[in-house]
Amino acid sequence: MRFLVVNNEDIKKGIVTDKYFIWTEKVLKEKNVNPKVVAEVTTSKWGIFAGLNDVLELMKGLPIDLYAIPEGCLYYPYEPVITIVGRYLDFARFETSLLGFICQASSVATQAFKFKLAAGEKKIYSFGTRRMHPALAAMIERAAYIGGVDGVSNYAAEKYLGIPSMGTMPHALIISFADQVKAWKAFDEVVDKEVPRTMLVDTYYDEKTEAILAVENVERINGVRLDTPSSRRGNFRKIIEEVRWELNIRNKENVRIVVSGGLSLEDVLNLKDIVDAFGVGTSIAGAKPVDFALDIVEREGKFAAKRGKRSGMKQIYRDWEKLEDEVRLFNSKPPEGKEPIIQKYIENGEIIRNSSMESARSLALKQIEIIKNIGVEKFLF
Ligand code: PCP
Repeated sequence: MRFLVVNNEDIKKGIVTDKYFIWTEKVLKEKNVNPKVVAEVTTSKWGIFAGLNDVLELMKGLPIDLYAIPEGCLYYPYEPVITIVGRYLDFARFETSLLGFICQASSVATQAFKFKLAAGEKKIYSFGTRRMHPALAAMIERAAYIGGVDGVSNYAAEKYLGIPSMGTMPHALIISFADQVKAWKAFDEVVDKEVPRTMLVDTYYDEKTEAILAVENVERINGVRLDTPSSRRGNFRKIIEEVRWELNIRNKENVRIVVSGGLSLEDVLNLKDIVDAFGVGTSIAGAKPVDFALDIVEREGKFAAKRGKRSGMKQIYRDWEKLEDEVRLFNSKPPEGKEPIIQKYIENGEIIRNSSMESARSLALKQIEIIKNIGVEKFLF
């Protein structure tokens, strides 16, 4: 049995490429043209870089050098996130997969980062792998985790990423018992003690009624989840406020309110004062891919670039307190007080630096703290 997923070997061989690279290879080979080039990857918007782990696997073994900013690093418009130095024919056909690896992972990481910024001290969970092809689940959860989410729901994250997965309960569990109280109690009885008891409270009755039922019937309750469908929401804020009130007057101030279902960045901004945690699906996992492009910027040691792109191999120098960058030619003098952020990852086909998910996440979280000091607004939209 095989799902319709291209396999690792075909990606590695460069079969997963756009046809025009196959023709380009043929033409260049036949005419003996194979210049030494510097090519860089840029886009016109800011974001959080992710997907380098797969790029390193893809480019490993090719006779090229590869430079990049670290995963988890904030990039600004037109800054190179990856630079390749080598003969064009040695890497031409890999452009398609290389871009695919970073366009999608970086978009998920960037959305996760924005949601974390919007949520302030409140939690954001990645609930959205069900919206995307299952073959992408580990990539999505890794990118969301790098971007800063507090938990990921896909169980495969444990096997593929070595991080715990988390979650609450589906409506199907409640309906299987045909009784929410029976379902909550069964969950409490059966599921490992370390798992937070977050009861889904919108299956049959009003959220307030079910939340009261939940705290009155489940002693070890940690939270309630409102996954209220949009057709039933009316004023979601008022519903949540009412639930909070009813919990508080029953001395359940510690019972957290988790909300989920079609949440946007605006929802998080509007509800974060009354909600403890947000389960976000499509808005993170289904983020619109970043439009990274790979362009030649030097040919045989000379500046060369197409219209709209700046020629020359570049370095990015960053002031880490203000998160302000300056881009200069690669070997020019560094500006005072700024550190270079582009590093070499592959030297003549050999990986000389790895990209770890944990350090990428730490870097993203460090930048979130800096942005909280310098002003969140311009990073939200
Ligand atoms: C799912 C889950 C989350 C949703 C998806 C997140 O809902 O309960 O709240 O994804 P979204 O942000 O794209 O909406 P359902 O599919 O309603 O699943 P269930 O009824 O089993 O909770």
